[in-house]
Amino acid sequence: MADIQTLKDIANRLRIYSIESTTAAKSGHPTSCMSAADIMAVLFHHEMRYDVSIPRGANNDRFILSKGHAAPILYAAWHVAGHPGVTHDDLLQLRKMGHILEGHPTPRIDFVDVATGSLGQGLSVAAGMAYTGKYFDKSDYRVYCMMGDGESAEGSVWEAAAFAGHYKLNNLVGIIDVNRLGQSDPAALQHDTEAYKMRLQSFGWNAIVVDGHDIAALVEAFKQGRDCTDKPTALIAKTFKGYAHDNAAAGISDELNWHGKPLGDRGAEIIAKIKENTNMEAFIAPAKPTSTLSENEDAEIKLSAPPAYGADEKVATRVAYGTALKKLGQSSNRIVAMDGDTKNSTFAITFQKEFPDRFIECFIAEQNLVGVATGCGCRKRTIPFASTFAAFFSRAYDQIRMGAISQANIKLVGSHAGVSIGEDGPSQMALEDLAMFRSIPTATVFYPSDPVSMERAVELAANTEGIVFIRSSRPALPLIYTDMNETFAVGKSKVVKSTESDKALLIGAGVTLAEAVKAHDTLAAEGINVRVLDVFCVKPIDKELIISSARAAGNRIITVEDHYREGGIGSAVAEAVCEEAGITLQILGVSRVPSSGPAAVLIDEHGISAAKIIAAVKKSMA
Ligand SMILES: Cc1ncc(C[n+]2csc(CCOP(=O)(O)OP(=O)(O)O)c2C)c(N)n1
Repeated sequence: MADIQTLKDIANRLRIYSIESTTAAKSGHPTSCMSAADIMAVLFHHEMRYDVSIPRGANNDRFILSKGHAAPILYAAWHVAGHPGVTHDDLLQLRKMGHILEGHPTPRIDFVDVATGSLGQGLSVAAGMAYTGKYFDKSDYRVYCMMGDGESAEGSVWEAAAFAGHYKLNNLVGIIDVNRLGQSDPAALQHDTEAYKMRLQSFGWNAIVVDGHDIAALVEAFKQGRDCTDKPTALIAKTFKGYAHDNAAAGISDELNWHGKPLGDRGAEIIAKIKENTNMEAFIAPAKPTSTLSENEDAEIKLSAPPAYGADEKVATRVAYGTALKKLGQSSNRIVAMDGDTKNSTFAITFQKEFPDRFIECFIAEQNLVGVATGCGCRKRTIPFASTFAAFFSRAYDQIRMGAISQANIKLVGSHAGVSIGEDGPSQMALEDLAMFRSIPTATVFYPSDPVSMERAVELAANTEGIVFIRSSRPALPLIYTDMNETFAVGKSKVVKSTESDKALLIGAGVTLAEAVKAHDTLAAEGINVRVLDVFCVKPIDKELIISSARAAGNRIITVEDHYREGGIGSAVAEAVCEEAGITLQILGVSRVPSSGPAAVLIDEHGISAAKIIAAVKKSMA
């Protein structure tokens, strides 16, 4: 039986702490917290099962505050729950420089799994966690995600809703705090809770409209969610922004222009009024989890067998990706894969055929694909590899950007790089992806050039913490490395051709490395020696090897890439050598929007073919 009065008192404590902390910070979103206080009290002290002393324990229920600007109430909830690292004094340090209780939640705090604050992303992450709980861990932990009603205008929310409905994630509860108001305007649906209900039902959800300030009704609604065995549950909670019981926040509650503003002098008055009817010692110990999963530790995962290719074979790196992932999957059941309806192009299908139970089809919804991967990877439950055409990761760039703040451990594999995909034309060509991923602070970026180095890149990715991007290519490419035990490392490039009398250093990757090798052979026949470097790891870039190789090759560097000239390999090399005296750099790359055409013609037309490299070498020597 729920202790309704104590839960009411706890809700009031949460309201009070949210007002106090935002008042002390002189900024923040108290009214967004106040609407959610009753829901949070029921969640943290009646519904959820978790061990406060192990906030990210494998068996705990998970909670994602998708409306991250309501962070003060999340911090208050863990304070009331008894987290020793969140004292009342800590709450008053909200948003202060150096304190972990930042303006929006980040995993610097041990009870936060992912950063939120860019609205619309939490439900995908929660769905990834719920999928992991139901299908990979086969455990009974549940996942709760709190969203704002304004936030639910984001398309990514509905990508996630479709995913959760399709996969019948009955261990997932999405809560929409329908407080009617957004930041500068009311949300489009205002208090039309029936419209939310119909929308969610049509996405396959068990949708329940509930008075979000009625503790007993909330208790019952959560119970209905628990009892539902074949659908995710949505609580469409009708609330009022800035709400306090007994009309304590009159003039603020349900009024526009209070979003993101501390309550100032009104705060003390409202707190005093709430306190008149609140037991400030109210507490209910959170229920302990019942499942008994063990915690996963980091352990090195190796390919089950080394690469195996004949010296004359030509194999596309995207094909080698599938082969490598399958081998990693054979070594560890923590390896899982997901794709956005492109698995037969990215070759994630090779993994799926071997491990159908560890593959998630995310359909054509790339924001959700990345969010689901992020959720799957939380608490070290899995090591997710998510693939699609590299171009389409740009749709999920905000999720990737937030992934850095979230300390997400996800491996993103993008195929169909550059003009070398040919006839499909520019809409399918990734020409910005290296720039995009290079600017992510926690990202490692691999661009393998043959199947042997691709297999090793995939192996390295599984063992490299953070966001890893691997760029794969469509055309079949000749082997650069014929030793199947060739070693590769994060941050290390490889010199693949060299003499004592090199006149220039060519740097490429993927198809352009193959073109550089061709150029090398032609130039050698003409008596001009050039050094060729396989960049392999674009970030971190191998500054040392690039500089020493340039010094040994006439101080002339020519980079060549199947990517727009801005932000890719040339830029990375420029950043590496910019403080080195005497080195010249030419950047060959795509400089205008390409058209459809045969790959070889496009490669030449955009100035990145062997012939164009040869011309660039000769020009640089003239
Ligand atoms: C993607 C994104 N767009 C805009 C914002 C700026 N913003 C922060 S809160 C907010 C309003 C949110 O309204 P709602 O989801 O209803 O939450 P409430 O505060 O009303 O609970 C906006 C527009 C943001 N944080 N993220």
